[in-house]
Amino acid sequence: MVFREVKVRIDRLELRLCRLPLVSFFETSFGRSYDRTFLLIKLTGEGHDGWGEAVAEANPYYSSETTETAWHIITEFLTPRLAGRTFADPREIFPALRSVRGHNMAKAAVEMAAWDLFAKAQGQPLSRLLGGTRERIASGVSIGIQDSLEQLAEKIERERAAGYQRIKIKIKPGWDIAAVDMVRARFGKIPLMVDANAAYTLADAGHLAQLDQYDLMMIEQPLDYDDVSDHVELQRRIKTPICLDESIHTVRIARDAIAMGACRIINIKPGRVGGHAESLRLHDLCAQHGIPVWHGGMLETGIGRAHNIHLASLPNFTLPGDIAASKRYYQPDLIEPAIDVAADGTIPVPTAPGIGVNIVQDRVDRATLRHVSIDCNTLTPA
Ligand code: OSB
Ligand code: MG
Repeated sequence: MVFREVKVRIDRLELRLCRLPLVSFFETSFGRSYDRTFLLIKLTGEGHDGWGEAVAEANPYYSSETTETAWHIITEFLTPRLAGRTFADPREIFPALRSVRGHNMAKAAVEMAAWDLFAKAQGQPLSRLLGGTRERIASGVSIGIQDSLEQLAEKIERERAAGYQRIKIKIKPGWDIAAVDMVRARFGKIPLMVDANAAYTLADAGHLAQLDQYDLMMIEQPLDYDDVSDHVELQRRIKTPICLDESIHTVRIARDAIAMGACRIINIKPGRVGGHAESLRLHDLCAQHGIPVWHGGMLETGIGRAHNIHLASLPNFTLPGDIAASKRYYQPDLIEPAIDVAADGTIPVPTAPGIGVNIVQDRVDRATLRHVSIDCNTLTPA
């Protein structure tokens, strides 16, 4: 909970549509990207700025949200619900947006910016407000689909040398068993998992059962993006633990998925569930049920990445997350110094107030395609 009595009234919301080139292309079962389009939010109030990043992508392939839907929802529907109100705790933000259905990535961007603002107003690192208990988090990497197995082997070699604690490879029909087989043959019993991004159906259960021989930590989101019940059936037919990503967009669905046996592990992405407060509820629910969690990634810039590091400092984040060094994604990143991983595959949790990173305004400006600044004090509250 909040330590010092701090109330926050938001005076201004600035929203930016941004794009940055990716250091290397990233390919999942739904396609290849060479750049990343995202939104940045800055909330100003009580003499402080709070920053957030909307993890929606330019296209609706990972989720139904896009940067343009998030822009629309934030400017037309979320900002009026914050205007003129005083908040005593950042946990009040998500409920204040309740009348807007879905659009968790849009909500999360605003909500997380508010957490940064609250933490700065209290002079505390965000991890402390969230209840984090670790000084360093365990870092893993997510390696996209490559043009050849040889190229995949080279990437794994490089990431292993950088110290990452586990390797995740993206799979899809036609790039799955042979890729895993190659990794085990070349790299032995390294901590390894796969992410299908919803590329299979229950009819592939027999095929996916071939993965059982490779002792994978888990298979992430094998079936459809909103499915729970087919995952229950698949988990009965395969030994590899299922981890859900896309399907878990509310705490309630997580509760049902756990009760039904659809997964043994859950990946938490605050963007997917509506922000930090919902992530904390999800984290606690999983802890109560003995479900380990790890922090997912959405190719965030240093701003979203810093938020993720603070959240991943909570106790039930017991598996390495998809939170890697800035230089794998953006060069330069929007923050200085960039986020880096130590030789032991860990990242320190920033200790300065809020998200605790320095945002380089000039780089933010250069990445910006469109900008709007909304004065919350002249806006008609919703
Ligand atoms: O499914 O976890 C995913 C990136 C974009 C969209 C979905 C996913 C991912 C990743 C990358 O796996 C994780 C990262 O390194 O940020
Ligand atoms: Mg995933």
